[in-house]
Amino acid sequence: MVLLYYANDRDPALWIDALKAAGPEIEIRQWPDTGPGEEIAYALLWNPPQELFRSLSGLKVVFSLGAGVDHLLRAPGLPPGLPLVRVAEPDLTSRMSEYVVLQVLMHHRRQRAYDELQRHREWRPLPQRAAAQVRVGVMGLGVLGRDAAAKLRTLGFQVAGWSRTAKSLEGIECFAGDSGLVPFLNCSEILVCLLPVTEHTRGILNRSLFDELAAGETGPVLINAGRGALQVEEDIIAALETGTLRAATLDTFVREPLPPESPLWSHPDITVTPHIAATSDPGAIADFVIGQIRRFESGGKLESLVDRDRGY
Ligand code: NDP
Ligand code: OXD
Repeated sequence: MVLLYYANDRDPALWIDALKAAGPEIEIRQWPDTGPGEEIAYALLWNPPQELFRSLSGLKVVFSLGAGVDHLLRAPGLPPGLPLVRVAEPDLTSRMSEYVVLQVLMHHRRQRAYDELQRHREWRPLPQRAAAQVRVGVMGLGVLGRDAAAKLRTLGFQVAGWSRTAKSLEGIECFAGDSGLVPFLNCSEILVCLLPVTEHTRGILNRSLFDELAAGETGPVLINAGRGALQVEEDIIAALETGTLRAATLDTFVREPLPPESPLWSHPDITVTPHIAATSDPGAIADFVIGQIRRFESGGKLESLVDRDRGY
């Protein structure tokens, strides 16, 4: 049984070692050293090159190395009908929730303003609302959005969520579909985006959406850790200039790595992080993937299958 590994942006040695440790019975090969292509039954991939699928005639399952699968769905040559599995496991979920909670609290507790005051050696307490007075909206109530929403709720925030299909989640006001979007935005002061990018969500974080956000006392905040293609970056900058947005935290960008000349880097109201909201841990992901392969080989069902028509 052979698993092919490829990722364009990380140290392969760590991943190959983790995969070997998790599945000693599985032979791990690394693109482009595939050996005879028909021997490869499984592939674990991130941003695969165009020619990768050409010689892999024996593929049974493709695994995304992350939770998002836009990098695979746009890959030329991805065989139609082949099962596609994405990562959904507790380590990645906890890491994302840590990031969301950190960023929400940073904006809520005005940490950027205190950093600035410290730079000027200025001792000046700022007005501070209680979490219970602040409305946070989470776009995407999937594996990641649900966990982040629940943790924000535990901290006392008023939390709303928006998804494609209707949900009922304890303590979270749930909205769904196109008709639920504006009512959801109208009760979101801090907007956290954990959507996948699909043909329906591309560019959704734009000027007209920002106009619908609740102003609260201090103006709306955007936190996007979903995908860069969800956001219209010029609209974010324009909304910050006009005060339609007070601040933004962006972990994902239209172009990654974010080019040095991008104005997002130096904007005083934007916090930039380099797509690390939920860094994938090789050990945790290897355990997830090898577990799936074992289950599949013994006749069980794959988990976290992607619905290719839906796009996530
Ligand atoms: P899931 O597939 O579990 O959840 C996706 C959620 O988005 C679902 O609630 C779904 O609705 C909702 N959704 C999809 N399309 C629409 C739409 N058109 N309108 C409204 N809601 C919609 O994904 P995860 O939670 O696991 O991950 C979400 C995304 O986070 C990933 O696709 C990836 O892009 C990003 N990500 C970013 C990382 C980072 O480090 N920055 C790390 C990991 C993931 P429904 O429930 O009705 O299906
Ligand atoms: C992603 C991930 O999908 O890192 O961005 O899991």
